[in-house]
Amino acid sequence: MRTRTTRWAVGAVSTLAVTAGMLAPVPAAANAPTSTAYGTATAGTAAPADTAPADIPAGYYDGTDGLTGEELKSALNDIISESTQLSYDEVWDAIKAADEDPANPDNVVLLYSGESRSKDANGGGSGDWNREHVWAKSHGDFGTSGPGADAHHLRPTDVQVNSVRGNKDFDNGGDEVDGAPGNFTDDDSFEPRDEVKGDVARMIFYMAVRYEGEDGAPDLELNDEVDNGEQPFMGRQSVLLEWHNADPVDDFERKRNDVIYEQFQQNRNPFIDHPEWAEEIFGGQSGAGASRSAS
Ligand SMILES: [Ca+2]
Ligand SMILES: [Ca+2]
Ligand SMILES: [Ca+2]
Repeated sequence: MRTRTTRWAVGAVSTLAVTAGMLAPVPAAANAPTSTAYGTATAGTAAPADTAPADIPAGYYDGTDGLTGEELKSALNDIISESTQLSYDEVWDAIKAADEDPANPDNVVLLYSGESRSKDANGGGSGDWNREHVWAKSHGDFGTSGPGADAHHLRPTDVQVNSVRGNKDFDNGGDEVDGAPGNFTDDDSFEPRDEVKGDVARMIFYMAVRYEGEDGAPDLELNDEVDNGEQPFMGRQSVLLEWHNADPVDDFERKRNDVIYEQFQQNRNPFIDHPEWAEEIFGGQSGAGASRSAS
């Protein structure tokens, strides 16, 4: 079990401390990105930035040793359900801290376009960014509280790009999205750019484990379908697993997970800390959710 001995070990973290902790030990290469495509600039090419372990508190995952499948899922649900519930308004602050552009503390990095945009441009108008529910809130119809205010899957996106994604499931294919190069969509699915494919998958995995039908929230689950509509399902499971493997966890995700844990919700996304658990939990049961949705 890893402990707080990493370069993210900054205790009571302020946004500035996170930024300083991130930039200080990293060679110039990782500080260099000035293009708007943050994901391309640092996630893929800056080797030093991909090697920092996350700031997992000692003992956080105690009790999971040797577990797999449903047992592991259940143990993780108990662990990550110990969390602080944010209001939907507080989510703005969580995103501004968690999605901060490492190259510009005045900005956030938009999930789908990769663009760096002013934190102050949050809102609902053209040119603004807003709070994208990566697990579309109509899939389970949970609105903007509970799962709908869980910062682990709420990301800044351009208002118009967010509306193109709508409540579509995730799958490969379609036409390139205006204003978000490298993202594709058709009538029933959305494919994010390569740099965040794994990020999207790990957010969806988190939601399926975190929400198991307790405390008035729906039981969210994966299936291998698209067009899930208002069912509490998100697809496609097989494609999300591929994306998870093709786009491994990077420093931006680790920092994001640490910020949400330390400053906002006091719970973590296990699939960022332990990517191997995705296969343990979701690898052997493609179609479990699918058969449920088809019944
Ligand atoms: Ca499709
Ligand atoms: Ca990524
Ligand atoms: Ca679930």
